Amino acid sequence: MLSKIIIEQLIAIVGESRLLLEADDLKRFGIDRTTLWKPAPCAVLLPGSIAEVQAIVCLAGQHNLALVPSGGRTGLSGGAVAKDGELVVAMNRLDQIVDFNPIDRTVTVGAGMITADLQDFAEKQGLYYPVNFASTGSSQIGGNIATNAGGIKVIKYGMTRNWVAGLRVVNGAGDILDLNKGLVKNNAGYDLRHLFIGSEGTLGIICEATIQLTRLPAESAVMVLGVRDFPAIMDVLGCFAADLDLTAFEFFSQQALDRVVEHRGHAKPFEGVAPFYALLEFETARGAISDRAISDRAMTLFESCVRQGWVLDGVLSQSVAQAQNLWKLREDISESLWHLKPYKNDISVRVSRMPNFLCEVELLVEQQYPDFEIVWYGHIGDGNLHLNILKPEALSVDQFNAKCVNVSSEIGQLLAKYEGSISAEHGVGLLKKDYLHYSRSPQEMDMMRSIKRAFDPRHILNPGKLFD
Ligand code: S2G
Ligand code: ZN
Repeated sequence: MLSKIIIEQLIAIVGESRLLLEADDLKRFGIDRTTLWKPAPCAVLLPGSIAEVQAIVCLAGQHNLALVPSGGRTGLSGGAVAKDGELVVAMNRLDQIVDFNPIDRTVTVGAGMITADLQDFAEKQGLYYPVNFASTGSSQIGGNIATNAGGIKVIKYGMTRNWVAGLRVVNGAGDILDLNKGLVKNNAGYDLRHLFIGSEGTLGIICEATIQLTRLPAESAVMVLGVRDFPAIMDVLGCFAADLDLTAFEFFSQQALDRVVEHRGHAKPFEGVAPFYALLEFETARGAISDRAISDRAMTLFESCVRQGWVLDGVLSQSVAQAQNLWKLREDISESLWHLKPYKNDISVRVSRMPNFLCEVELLVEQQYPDFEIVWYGHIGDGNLHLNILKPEALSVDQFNAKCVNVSSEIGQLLAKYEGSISAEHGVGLLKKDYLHYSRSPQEMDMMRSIKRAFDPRHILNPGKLFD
């Protein structure tokens, strides 16, 4: 509970209407998309400037108050959960365009800008912000940077990290750091910007970002292919990636498709069923090569995959509308499962190791957890799988979550064997911190703790997230 004195000091910084104490506000701002923890912040602050953020951090440092930075709260690992009386610092008011430079093709925005608004702004300038995923309508760019968000275009454009040209952050000591300042080339010492990307609010509060934009993509086409089994997905990837400039290569299982069709009423991609589906996207106009030639090439590759026995059936979009409808079959999976409160694993291995990894993880789950319904989907072109386990009717939520902890440990051991990651894109937060050691060595953990001490000497920034 905050003392009257501290409340008055906080109001002096942000103004009375920007310090929230109502139960509904505490609940709304104290949780992300996870459901495992009860939100219990002591208050929510809505600063309107980087100077106000700095003043909040300094005051919190004086009184040893824990701070939880908060964006769109679309995270899936509990990184924005405030469950222990922390002060939530919500970045919603820092949502403006600060600067746009057509020559550098960069735009500087407040951390609270909604991702979709950034994408729209870029398109209006004839440019493109290529990081895209299902929750862009409510996620904020500051949170995307703090978790190094990935999404469905990573195979072509990489993760958020690739598009951050500069950051203005407030570290745990209350210093404002202006990092890289939009430079393309800068070898003047350690690139501290990259430490904040993916730091999940534990090293500093991201207040402003200079984002690199790129040219708009040409028209694209989408194919959805019914695939014989897990390993065949990788054969199909190899065949198409060798010949086409893929902008996406996703996959999902029949169970995932059934759930989306049932929940959203979307049309199936074609008659018949398949154990798995690959969704691939590629630009259909590239320089002098005509649309027709590229689409014909894609059909030739499709026929070759059918002859190989990897692909059972497929569809190639003939219009933008049809391409968008095919994408919905993949993008709506997460929301279609949401009400079932799935236990999520977001894992990755190098693409070259995926075929063997897939065989072992499928065997592990089938043998050890035959009563679990597993819904597979994800960005398999980047080596990233989303393994969602649905709770069997017979198990209580606690019994189910206890069993899922075992699954995560066993999958963690397998990932360690394959030098994979226990968190490909969703971050560690609270959900994955107990498994971090499967992907990071003791020496790395020590170095991360040293970096945490350097940037947050009073240990007030998002304590308990990532590691203790
Ligand atoms: C995806 C979205 C979040 C989830 O659909 O690629 O990253 O539910 C996910 O797994
Ligand atoms: Zn994903």
